Amino acid sequence: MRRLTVVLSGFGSYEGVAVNPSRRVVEEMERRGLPEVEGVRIDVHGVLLPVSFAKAWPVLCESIERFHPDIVVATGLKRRARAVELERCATNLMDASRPDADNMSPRSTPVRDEGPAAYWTRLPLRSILRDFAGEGIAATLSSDAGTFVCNSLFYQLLDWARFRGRVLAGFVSLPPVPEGEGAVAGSTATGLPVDVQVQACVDVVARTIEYFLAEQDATGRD
Ligand code: PCA
Repeated sequence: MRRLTVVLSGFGSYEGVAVNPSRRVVEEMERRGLPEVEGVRIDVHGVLLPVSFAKAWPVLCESIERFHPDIVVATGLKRRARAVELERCATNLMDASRPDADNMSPRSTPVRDEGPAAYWTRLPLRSILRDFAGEGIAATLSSDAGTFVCNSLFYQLLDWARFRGRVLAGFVSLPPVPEGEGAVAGSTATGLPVDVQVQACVDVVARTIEYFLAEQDATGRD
């Protein structure tokens, strides 16, 4: 049977964040798995990353080298988000206003010294947004995953993906979960329940799989 492999990443708790929705999303999606699509079996592998500029990408990369995914979707919490944000691009900039898990806080430093200013994702963001609208999931496109670990990870992921023509890679920024489900200190956002965030990520992966298969059919590769 034809198979398609998805690697999905999230982050754990960090300063002021008791419940990181990206962790919950990864755990839940790995537990549930995804149904077959058009006779293609879908394998989902979740990976939790440290909130570390130096270690997040190597840990994700290890998973990628182990599972050889066709699709990689990274997720992370964006404290100021009020909805699910589909990231269009990653920028070559680290500018931390607080220390990461290794106590590092790079200021105005490129992720890659000679790298381009930005990379664009190939995920079918507008189709995903339409799916969200049909399901009443609050979401928006974004051109800014911040300048902390999420953006740095996304940049390195897209830097890797540029030599892997058929692989689709993207980043989804998730809003905080509501008070009661695990407050985020200092957050002014009201939050989105975890089950809605899980559904959003299921939609992202499902639509991306469909797009991937259509691209494969169009180019005659498998
Ligand atoms: N959000 C942080 C890093 C980990 C996470 O979930 C960020 O916005 O970069």
